[in-house]
Amino acid sequence: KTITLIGAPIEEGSGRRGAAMGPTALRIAGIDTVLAELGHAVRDEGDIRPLPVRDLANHPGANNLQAVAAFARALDDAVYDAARKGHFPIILGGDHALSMGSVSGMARHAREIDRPLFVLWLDAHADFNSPTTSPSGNMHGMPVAFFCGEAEFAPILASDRPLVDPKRVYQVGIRSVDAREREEIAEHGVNVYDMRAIDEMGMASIMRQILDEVRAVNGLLHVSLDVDFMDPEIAPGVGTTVPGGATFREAHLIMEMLCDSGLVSSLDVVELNPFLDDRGKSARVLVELTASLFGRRILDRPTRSA
Ligand code: DIR
Ligand code: MN
Ligand code: MN
Ligand code: MN
Repeated sequence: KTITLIGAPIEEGSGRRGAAMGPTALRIAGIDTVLAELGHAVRDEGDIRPLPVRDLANHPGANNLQAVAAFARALDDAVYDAARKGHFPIILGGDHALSMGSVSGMARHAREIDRPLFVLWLDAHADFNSPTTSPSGNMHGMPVAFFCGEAEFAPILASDRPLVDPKRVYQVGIRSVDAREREEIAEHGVNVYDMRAIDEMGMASIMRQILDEVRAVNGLLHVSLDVDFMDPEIAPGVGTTVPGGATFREAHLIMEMLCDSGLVSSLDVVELNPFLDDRGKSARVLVELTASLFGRRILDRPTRSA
């Protein structure tokens, strides 16, 4: 399998500086060499260049809308092109607003090959705000609402963009949800496994449920990994840490089970802020998790998922 690395140094969605250094930190932590050592062909396309946006006005409820749209449009094309060639795109973020582009690109590809697209959203946050509901105006808190089709976002990408059915979105690790987001995710039927669900059910049974549903309809699965999914003790390099996150083993188990499933089509690694990190610790954890997704395991003993 050929893996295409696509850097997306966007930080304008996050309300602070630093995430633009994420792609560089992931490369310095060795994401390319780790994947190559696992036997994969790796192509690093470098960092995408934002496409100029002249048709959009900035919006009072969506900070840096033009800059975010410029990245989203460029990434939509880059991810779509990679997937169409049969490559596995890994997007090196950059803040989570980039998923507006990466998921849109994968949705275009999925529509073309006539397979349903599923999204596994690993995050402390639901990221289901919109310009009118967001308490912060930061667009990294909006990508799920965007690709689930909230009308306010229509002008950002072409209006005939394929959307993701909210019932095919699985949020795991959620523990910080705004009041309006709670209503929206319930209304739209997003599947939420919050931290309590992980505590009660265990990660393995949650992942089995999700993978069974993707497999049953021959879906493609896009994985979006926000650094703050993990507990800040193991991954402090992010602007929005929330205590009580996933452990090192819970995160690896997900990646190992995803690897065994063979269902994953694409991956975002987002919100790494190297300026806030502890000597590269979070960047290294992300590289290790990516390695687990691509076949590294503790013993040569596949985790049974059926
Ligand atoms: C909060 C924080 N829900 C907001 N969001 C995110 O500003 O919309 N932090 N995504 O990472
Ligand atoms: Mn997020
Ligand atoms: Mn988050
Ligand atoms: Mn809605």
